Amino acid sequence: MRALAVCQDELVIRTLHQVLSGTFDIEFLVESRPLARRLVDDQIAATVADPKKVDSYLRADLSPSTCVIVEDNGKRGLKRVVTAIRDAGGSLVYILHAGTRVSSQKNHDELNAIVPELMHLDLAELLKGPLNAELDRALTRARVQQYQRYFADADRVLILLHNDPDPDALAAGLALRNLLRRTRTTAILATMQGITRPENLRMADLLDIHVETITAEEFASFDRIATVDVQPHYFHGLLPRVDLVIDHHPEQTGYTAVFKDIRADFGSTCTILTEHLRAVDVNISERTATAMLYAIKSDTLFFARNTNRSDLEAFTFLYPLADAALIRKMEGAEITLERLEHVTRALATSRLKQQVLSAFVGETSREDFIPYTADFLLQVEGVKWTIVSGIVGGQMIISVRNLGYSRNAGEFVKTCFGDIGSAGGHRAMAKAVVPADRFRHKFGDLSGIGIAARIGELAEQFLADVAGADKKPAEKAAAKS
Ligand SMILES: [Mn+2]
Repeated sequence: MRALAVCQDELVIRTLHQVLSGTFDIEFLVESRPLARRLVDDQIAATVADPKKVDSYLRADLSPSTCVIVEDNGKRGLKRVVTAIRDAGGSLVYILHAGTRVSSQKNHDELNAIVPELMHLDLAELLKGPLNAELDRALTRARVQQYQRYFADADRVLILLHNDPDPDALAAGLALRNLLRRTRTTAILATMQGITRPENLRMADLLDIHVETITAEEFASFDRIATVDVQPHYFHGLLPRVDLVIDHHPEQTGYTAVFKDIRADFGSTCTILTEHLRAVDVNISERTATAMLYAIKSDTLFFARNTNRSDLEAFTFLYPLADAALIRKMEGAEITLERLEHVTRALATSRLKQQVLSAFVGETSREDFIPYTADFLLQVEGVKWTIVSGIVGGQMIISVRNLGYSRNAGEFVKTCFGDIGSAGGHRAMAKAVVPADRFRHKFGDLSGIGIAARIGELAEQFLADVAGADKKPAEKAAAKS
């Protein structure tokens, strides 16, 4: 492919040559003879000609398939240059705005009147993305190096995960251990309640992730403590001290940590940690990359909820480093006959109205069947909210999931069940645990279908109420905070 660049600025010329010479057969048209000589001396193809004359382009053998880049450095005469290019048969014309003056829409229109397909490139815009990303990385690097130094001289480090750790917690633990350049004996991954969900057990098994179950008494035996995918308030004051917190849940108050990086707009803790790893150029093993990729995929439901650009970038970065076949193997474990049976039971009671699906699975042996069913049913076309309830050991468990730009699931469970049990969560995932007798006391002794219907109505009311409140600016502001 041929490209002809009409440029007078040596920096722009040398930059374009470096960037494009691999892909294009690029040649420069310059006005200054000494400049042309310098370029030719450095093996850059350049000819001296008047860019306002048709003849210059005819001699350069311009064809309709030649890319012509014209530098706009703010000087006059651009219209005549573009006209000459058109008259010589050029049509793939790019204007590269490199001057300090911002080019006006009027200038754009005038040039497009001469060559309709003409495109505009802004040098500042082209630089902006990569440059901002690089400077942003420098800030992250400074932050990571600080906590790395702070942890460097510790004998025993505790990386604490939430109860029943999920893929994001497990992978974040591995990633942080990697960042601290430690092994499983000098940085222990631990939780107060071990893994129960089968696919998480399978992940820990396939990736050989060892998580210890520890008690509050043991906290004091560590020199440094970090929490990942969870914040210290979760442990109800049991932690004596916290040195580092990395999390993507909404920021909580009531604790102090020496270092923290909390980004509630990120889809997973592993996205934050990918940025940390990239910032300090730490080698990422295939095992860690696989765990992190799986974590991002599962925490964002493969980018269906709470996702931002950084999640996609982290995914793109980790993908070539990870073992995709192993991820398929971990995911393949998700559907079991037992789980399908719970989905079937849910369908038998389900109520679907206004894109809200409510269902009751009845008595069940394991709590994880309930959120699994809620996640599963969220895949159904036309469903934006799922609320699945069931009874485990006398407790009514209510799992809520939603997609996209919905109202807050955490608010919903707090509003409807906060008075009779524990309820909480965030925008897209929430859970309530209510003693079954208290549920009956508040809502009546209902059948399975009755329970699903009653909870479905509550959700519909909640969604209608919040939609109404949104119209009043004062309440909207209050809801945001
Ligand atoms: Mn997470």
